[in-house]
Amino acid sequence: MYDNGWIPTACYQCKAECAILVRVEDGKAKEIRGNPRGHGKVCVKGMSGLSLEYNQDRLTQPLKRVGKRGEGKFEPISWDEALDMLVGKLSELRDRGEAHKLTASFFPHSITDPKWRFLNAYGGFINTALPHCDSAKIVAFIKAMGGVPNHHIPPAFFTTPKDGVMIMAGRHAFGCLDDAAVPRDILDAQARGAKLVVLDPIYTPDAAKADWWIPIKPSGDTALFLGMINYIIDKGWEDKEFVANWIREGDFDKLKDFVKDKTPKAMSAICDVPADDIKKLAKMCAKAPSVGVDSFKGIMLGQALDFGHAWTILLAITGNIDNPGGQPLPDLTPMSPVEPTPAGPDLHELGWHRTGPDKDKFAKYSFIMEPTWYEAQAIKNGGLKVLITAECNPALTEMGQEEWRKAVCMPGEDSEYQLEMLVSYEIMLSETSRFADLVLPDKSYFERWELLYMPWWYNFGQGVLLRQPVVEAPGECRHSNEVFIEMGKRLCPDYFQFKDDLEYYDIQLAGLGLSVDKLKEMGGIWSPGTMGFRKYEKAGGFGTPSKKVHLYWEDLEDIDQAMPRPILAPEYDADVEDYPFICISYRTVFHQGSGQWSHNNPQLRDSVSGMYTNPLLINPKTAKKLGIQDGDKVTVSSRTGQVQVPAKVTEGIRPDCVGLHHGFGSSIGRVASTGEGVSDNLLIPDSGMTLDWQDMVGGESHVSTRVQVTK
Ligand SMILES: Nc1nc2c(c(=O)[nH]1)N[C@H]1C(S)=C(S)[C@@H](COP(=O)(O)OP(=O)(O)OC[C@H]3O[C@@H](n4cnc5c(=O)[nH]c(N)nc54)[C@H](O)[C@@H]3O)O[C@H]1N2
Ligand SMILES: Nc1nc2c(c(=O)[nH]1)N[C@H]1C(S)=C(S)[C@@H](COP(=O)(O)OP(=O)(O)OC[C@H]3O[C@@H](n4cnc5c(=O)[nH]c(N)nc54)[C@H](O)[C@@H]3O)O[C@H]1N2
Ligand code: SF4
Ligand SMILES: [Mo]
Repeated sequence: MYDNGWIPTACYQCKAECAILVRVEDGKAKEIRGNPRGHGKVCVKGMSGLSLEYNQDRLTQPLKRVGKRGEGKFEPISWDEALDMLVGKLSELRDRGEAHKLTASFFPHSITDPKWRFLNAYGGFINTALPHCDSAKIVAFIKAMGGVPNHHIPPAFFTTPKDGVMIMAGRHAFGCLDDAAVPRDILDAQARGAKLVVLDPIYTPDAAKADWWIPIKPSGDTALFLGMINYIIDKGWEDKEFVANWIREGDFDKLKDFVKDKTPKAMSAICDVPADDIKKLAKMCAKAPSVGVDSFKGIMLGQALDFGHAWTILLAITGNIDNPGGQPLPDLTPMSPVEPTPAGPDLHELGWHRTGPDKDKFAKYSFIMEPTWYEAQAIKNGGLKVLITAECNPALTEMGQEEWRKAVCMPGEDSEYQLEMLVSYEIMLSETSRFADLVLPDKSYFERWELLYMPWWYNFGQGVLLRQPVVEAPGECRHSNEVFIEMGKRLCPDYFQFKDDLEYYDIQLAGLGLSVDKLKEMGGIWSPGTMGFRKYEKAGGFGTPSKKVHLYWEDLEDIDQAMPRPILAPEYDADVEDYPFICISYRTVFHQGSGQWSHNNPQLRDSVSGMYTNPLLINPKTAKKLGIQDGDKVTVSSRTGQVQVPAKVTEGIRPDCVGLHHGFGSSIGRVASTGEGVSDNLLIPDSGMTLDWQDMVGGESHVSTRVQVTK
């Protein structure tokens, strides 16, 4: 029943979901390549997909908890029993008027992912990876440009012209891919004469490739950008045409006034980048044919919205919105809606800020999803009763992971646990599964149908990519979309009138005159093949009320954020004496998140060729002061926890920082449990401590934490 030959589908060894070709022979996947109709690349994780597919630890049947939560003791059960348990619990919850106390945490592969539809129809919440990554940036773009809420739309580096400037500000694109083609596209752009500038406290692989590495002080980016804006305006180098035509009247004057005292010299004192360097970078940006800024985790600190704001201002006044090499605007694929469309719960009414101390202020940063960090808080205050995790692993990825674990094990008043049901939908047992009442075995990305069309794709504008099964799933695996559709049919049938996932995708594809079969015949990819630059011109302006770019945010006047504040993150100034170093967590190209998919893959995790441990990066000056030598075991402690790791003494990090790879610490899985890595989230405080800061940005500060280091 499965075709032989090179079959087009989509990788899912990370959230970039690149277009790939899989060579299949007699029902077995044999080889993986980039699909030349996409960008034609796979990364090291993508290439190792076969070791995931045929991993001995794959789950093959539903499991029910028999011991206590956290013990990880299970017995196999049938799908009928598993679904009855789940549907029974959800009916009971809804009958109690508490449907909104269901949260499902998963990575949506499209904005109409069937799982998301189920939540909207049932009345529960989705929380996803998205608020983790860069929600402050999204909020900034919505406020400034009225853009469709989009996730990560990096500059399309394949369009960066000669002399264009590519700035990585808190972004490690050679290690964390939006698409396996990004590193090549950056190098190609450099070969055309574009310049790569990397702002990073760590000498990352990106910094190594850069024309200019600026080891900025963590969270100094806003100050740096304001210093550049000051200098550009002072010299009269702004893009006068864009400012006159596309920036809301009066805003540029307000900006001019605001940045008057944000001179390169004044900003240098905050961000620790020499004033002359700020001027040099400002000049480069003002004179370049394009400037693209890519930023992601590195900005997710307590003043992340300020940075998102400063960044949109810099791009706007230099005319770098939706131009080749600049900041692309999202472009949604015109799929057909599946009627009736469920409205979804009202986030503000029902608990969007159910735990925050600054509820009213927070409402201003309204975002489309519930932030993930509320899980532990919400369990404790009774706001979360059923949690379904799919394609995520909060027991390791939540900041304050121990808080999360404690909260899910907290005894309830009328039930065994305060969180009444925890479901882990996985391909292999994960650290989160250990705490679950039900573990459900998913089909892998080689075994399922899925329709992908997210606007954040690093692609050529609009597009749809088909993921199709190329091999048979083992045992009784069922894809989460099939199961959520089944739950929908039982719990909210009005919204689930279609037969199955394939019919659902067919209805949506009808908007493009396509069907799943037709898309399959076309090689699984639909795209008009163009980015469509400066779409605002044709659309009669931006999505803001004035149709122009808003530099000044009057709705945030009362909290002093109408203009970006040049301050360092509040985290930076807390507990300095006890915890003198900032510990930065960052990623590696060998692993995706904390997940079993890569950590439990012998091709990616071994002591010679891959990542086996996460040593603490430490500057030689700091090491000398602390009497630490390369390879010594050191203790890293924070207000929350303590870990022991080997030290790696290197010039590639600022003396006031130390660095730790994120994602380690799994104790489950034949391969994952080997090696020495520790989880950075043992050190990072739970939302409880920093909630007010995070409320303010709608983001999470888990990339930098104050720590002490001892031998
Ligand atoms: N291989 C791999 N690829 C991935 C992922 C993965 O886990 N593995 N995860 C995916 C996901 S979910 C995401 S969100 C993205 C994340 O992609 P990135 O954001 O690129 O990921 P990080 O490695 O955390 O990179 C953040 C960089 O910011 C730097 N940094 C920290 N603080 C500051 C600061 O204050 N200012 C500046 N200028 N820099 C700072 C860090 O040193 C680090 O190099 O990657 C995606 N791709
Ligand atoms: N300290 C610190 N913490 C962080 C970050 C950081 O930089 N530092 N980054 C944050 C960010 S940006 C993000 S996005 C989050 C990510 O956190 P999570 O969303 O929790 O993601 P992962 O750690 O990638 O875990 C993905 C899980 O999905 C499983 N999986 C893989 N394929 C499938 C599949 O086909 N089906 C199913 N059902 N499961 C599958 C994997 O085995 C893995 O356990 O972590 C956040 N946490
Ligand atoms: S970046 Fe690598 S792991 Fe991620 S989807 Fe692309 S090929 Fe797969
Ligand atoms: Mo993320």
